[in-house]
Amino acid sequence: SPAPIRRALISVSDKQGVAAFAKRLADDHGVEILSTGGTAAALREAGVTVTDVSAHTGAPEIMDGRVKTLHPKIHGGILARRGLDDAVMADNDIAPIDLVVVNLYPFEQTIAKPETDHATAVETIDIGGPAMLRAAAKNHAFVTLVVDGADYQAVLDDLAEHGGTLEATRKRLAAKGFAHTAGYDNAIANYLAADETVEAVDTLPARFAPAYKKVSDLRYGENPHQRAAVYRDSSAHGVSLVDARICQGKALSYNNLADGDAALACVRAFDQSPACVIVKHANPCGVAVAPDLTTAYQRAFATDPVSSFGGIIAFNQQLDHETAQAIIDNQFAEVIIAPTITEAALDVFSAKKNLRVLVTGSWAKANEAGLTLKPITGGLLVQDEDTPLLDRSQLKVVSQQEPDGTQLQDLLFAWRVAKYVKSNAIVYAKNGATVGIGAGQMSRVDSARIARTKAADAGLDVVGSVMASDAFFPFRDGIDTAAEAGVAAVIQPGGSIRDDEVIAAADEAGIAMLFTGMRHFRH
Ligand code: 93A
Repeated sequence: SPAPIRRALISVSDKQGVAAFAKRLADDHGVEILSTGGTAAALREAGVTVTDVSAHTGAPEIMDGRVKTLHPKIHGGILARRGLDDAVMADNDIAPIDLVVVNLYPFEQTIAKPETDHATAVETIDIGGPAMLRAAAKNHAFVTLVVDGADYQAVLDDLAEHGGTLEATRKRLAAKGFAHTAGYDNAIANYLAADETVEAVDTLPARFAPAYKKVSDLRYGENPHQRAAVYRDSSAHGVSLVDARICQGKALSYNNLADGDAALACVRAFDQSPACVIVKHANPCGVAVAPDLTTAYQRAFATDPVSSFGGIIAFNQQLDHETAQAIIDNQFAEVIIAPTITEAALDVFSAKKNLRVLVTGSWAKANEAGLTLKPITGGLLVQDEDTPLLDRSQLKVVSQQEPDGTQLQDLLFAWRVAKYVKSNAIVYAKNGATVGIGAGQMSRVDSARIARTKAADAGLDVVGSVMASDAFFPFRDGIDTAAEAGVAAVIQPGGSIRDDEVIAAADEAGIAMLFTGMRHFRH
């Protein structure tokens, strides 16, 4: 039955969103708020009525905050078994704490700063936070724990709908809590161990150890003679294959993870309609959006049935059994990826024991933009991730011909896909599905020819389709190739010194052409 929340203890280092959350708890649900120094100050500033933990316990925060919540009135209040321990609580003047909202001293962010010395790192090891977190998670039969601001809303929703939190919510949040402290302690252990001089027999040089934690060894790398392992980036949050749940199937290989990552990134670019992306060798070989997932899959597959064999298939919505059935009736696949999956779909897949099925959890929230790292001999290239989306106001029609509404939709679709295709990337698309993809060629016109040939091989009609190019056309030949194939509209960044010639080629063929002003090389 729902667990009521009368009293909450809020102690957070990352204070984003916490004031609004606390306000709703207090104003809408009459929750009494206890809080530690910095958090209490932030909440008061936002107009929330707060009781200081020190006032509640009668013990001051001491030792520069090393001891602030480590007190029987706090831990008793969290750990008490409601009913069973009521008399003990009364004897010791302990009031129940039903909700613990905590996030920890930012250890990993602190050690990531080059100026952080050992003493500062050690001071950033949170003791009281994990203690409360573990206590709340252990007592999830009665107590709710929140370690991630992304879960504030779920707690408010439960309170609004049920007057308390549901057992399923508490259990999920408890598991998340223990996973969180496990990662936290691991980071500390790695940090302290990194000072040791013995180099562990490991595939990752010890100097990377503070930033990356090994998840598992892989059977081999890109090829069987290469050793390999997968590591988790300690500072990364959000949806990833590294943290995905493996529902069934053979162990993941190095190439599964690399290609799966490409599939996940591409399918996540589509958030409106059901979408499917099929990847082979890190390139999409078919992408489609449709009113339902099964159709999206079938149309993605139709782009290139030959390449799709043994591919990685990713979806942007809960995978249902009709789609699962459509896949196994149709093709051999290596990996299936989806945010969530129905029991019935899992049942369908269980007939294919080797097929790996990965569930990442919902990805309503975009991942934090990060950096991409690419080793080169003797060094490392670092850059911002290519996250910016097309700004519609930057779109410019440069041809005489205007695209019609359907073409415009297809142009935007093809443009999204092109970003995830290795350069030089050319994508032909029609009615929300790719019809031909040319990837990874050293000349753009070759990619354009390949896309056209692949469409013909698949028996797809290019006439009336649109074409996207990840970078500008240096010469008019790419447009001429498209015109011969019957392409009706083109989207590309523009910016070549021969843009005039390229636009003229489009005008001669009656092709509509849009400039995006943004390039999406992917090497
Ligand atoms: O130094 S601690 O390990 N000792 C404690 O007793 C304690 N209680 C909560 N750190 C402790 N915390 C941490 O303080 C929380 O985990 C949270 O990250 C932070 C919030 O402090 P403030 O409210 O003063 O900003």
